Amino acid sequence: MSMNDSWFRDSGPTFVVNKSKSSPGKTTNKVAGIDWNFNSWGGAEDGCYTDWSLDLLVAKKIISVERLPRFPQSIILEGGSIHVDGEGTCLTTEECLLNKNRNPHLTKVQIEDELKAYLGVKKIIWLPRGLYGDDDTNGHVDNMCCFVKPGVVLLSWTDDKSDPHYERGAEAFSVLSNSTDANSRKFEIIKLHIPGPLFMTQEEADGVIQDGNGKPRLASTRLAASYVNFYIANGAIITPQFGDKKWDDEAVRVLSLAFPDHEVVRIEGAREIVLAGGNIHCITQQQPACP
Ligand code: KQY
Repeated sequence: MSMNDSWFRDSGPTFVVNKSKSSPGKTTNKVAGIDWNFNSWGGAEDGCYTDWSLDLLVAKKIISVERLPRFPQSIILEGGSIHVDGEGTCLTTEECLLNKNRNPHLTKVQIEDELKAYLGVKKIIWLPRGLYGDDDTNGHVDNMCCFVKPGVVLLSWTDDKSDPHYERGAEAFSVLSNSTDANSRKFEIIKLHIPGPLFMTQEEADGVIQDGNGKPRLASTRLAASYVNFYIANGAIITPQFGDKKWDDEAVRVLSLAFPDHEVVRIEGAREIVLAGGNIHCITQQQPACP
């Protein structure tokens, strides 16, 4: 399948499940795919590249290959900008979903209504901002915060007050501490420390083919590196590793405690992926099983 870029989380479908009782004591899963609108994370002026015509076809193609019902959506939304707990709560960031480069004609309440209608959620928790340096996506939540299970979240954190991410982590912590989820639970917040600041080298910037269609990749840019950008597979947590031994190991420790029934698998060399602005979660998409 042709596409403009590899970030399937964002250009691919978001699968949703309707669990209905088919007969006494038996539940049937009906799976469908939401086909969101997409504008390369901000449109021709502010986005990552100027031609996203192939990306726009990705979700439709996958949904049709899978022979699933397709729910087309006109709002601009990438899968990496939302996380749900499966019990009615959605996590997102104001920095991204309320950004004028996505849906300037919609109010916060109108966006909430679309999320409720399409994702089947009842409550949206708005974190003000995403990870420091996540400029490609305007602060996707999938680099900032995610669910371990309903009521328990992992938050991208730093203890270093001189790091510009500190303020972002602290404000998200405060919002989460003062919120309850769709089922009135208080959140347990697990801090997942980010790696020490990583910057694009000149060699790395020179290694990117820069043809004028994409946002320039500049040496010395802070990389949007976060261990929250992992993928939950059946039985495994696939987690990025950035070559920072202290924080790589700490992330594996925290994730192993958070997901005791999963094996935590390290993807060494995730630095190579983050050079393009995302990580493991951004290039993957889970699909629920159909009966
Ligand atoms: O965060 C994601 N879900 C995707 C990252 C995309 C970066 C585009 N350059």
